[in-house]
Amino acid sequence: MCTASMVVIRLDLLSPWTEFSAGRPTSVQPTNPSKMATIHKVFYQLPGKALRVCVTGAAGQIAYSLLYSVAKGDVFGKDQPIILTLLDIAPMMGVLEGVVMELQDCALPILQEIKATADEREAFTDIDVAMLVGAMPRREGMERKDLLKANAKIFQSQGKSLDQYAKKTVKVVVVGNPANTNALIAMKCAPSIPKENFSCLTRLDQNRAKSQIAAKCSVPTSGVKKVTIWGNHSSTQFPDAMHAVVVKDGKDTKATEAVNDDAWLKGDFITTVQKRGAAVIAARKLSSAMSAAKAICDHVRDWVQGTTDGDWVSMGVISDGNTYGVPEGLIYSFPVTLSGGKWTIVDGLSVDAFAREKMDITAKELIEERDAALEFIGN
Ligand code: NAX
Repeated sequence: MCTASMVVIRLDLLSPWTEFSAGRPTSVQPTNPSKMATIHKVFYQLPGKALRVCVTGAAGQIAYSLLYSVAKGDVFGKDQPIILTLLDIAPMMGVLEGVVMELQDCALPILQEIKATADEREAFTDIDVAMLVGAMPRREGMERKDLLKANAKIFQSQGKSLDQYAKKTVKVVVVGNPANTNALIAMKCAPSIPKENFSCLTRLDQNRAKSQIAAKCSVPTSGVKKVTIWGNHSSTQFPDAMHAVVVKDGKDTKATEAVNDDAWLKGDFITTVQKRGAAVIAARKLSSAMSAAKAICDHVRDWVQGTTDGDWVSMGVISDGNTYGVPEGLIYSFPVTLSGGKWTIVDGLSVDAFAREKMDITAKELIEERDAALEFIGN
């Protein structure tokens, strides 16, 4: 059990890499678990086998929305008991203790147990699902390569720990940026876990794209299907509505016809989605959190429960080099359908010259990121 004294942030434990942002210490280094205690709360033993779900960056702002949704049954079902393991860096254990208290105070009937820790082994042992949200954020004046390097090290460490301690069936979604490349590093460092079990989040981009089209056509978002995000979760991503469908007056209509504004679909629509994250930061002075948490829930729920017939979703998955001319070995966002816990890339969609160019630009960026990150981890 935790005592109030454990809440104190030990300044002497902060690593030289530690920086402060909006009052939050953030480290690029794997934490030093031996110095921090694990907060462990067992509420009650529920009937049925509990799923062990790990969320990293658990003291951060995305996790603050995400944990509630997961623990109340939005992802795995209202009757599925959940054990949450929460990982953050040692200086955040005090904040994390507050998050644990709040989860407890939500009185959620399916939340069986919580373990909050700065130790990857404790966090990853026997887990079924890993939501890797924590990462080193980009700071003003920070070089892109420094960010890549810092995160390559984090995801190298977490990949190795997943390899060692998680179930071999674990499903991993990487959210922390650069999400695609971080997922690739974790995957490479976990050779005993199937490559197909690693993914990165581009569902937020898809949800943003869907909402833009819904608003343009004055339909609910449930009336927009088959929107695709290709490539990197970055400003080079290609939001593509050319194969999308809009349900209007009860009928499936091509989005190109329903929107009836080609210039918008090839212009403002794409740039609005590409720059939406920056627009939220400019307005909120904080990055997307509520919508990111919702997208993570959508991503994992569909992976576990399957996609709806007649629709697909976007997710960053490993390219085998045989689909859409995307180089082998990149974690690239594709349109996928999900069934029985497995994803399948939707193949055979037509790709015109406009789309080809955009798909290649984002692939090129991913190759550069991959090569730099692999060099940093000496691979
Ligand atoms: P916050 O800064 O609020 O929280 C991040 C948390 O991660 C902090 O508590 C920090 O201590 C923790 N952390 C840092 N290093 C860690 C490590 N080695 N192990 C465990 N925890 C560690 O950021 P938040 O707004 O929650 O965003 C988290 C990440 O999501 C960022 O990298 C952000 O760029 C990324 N995003 C990705 C999105 C996507 O669609 N793929 C969209 C939303 C978001 O921007």
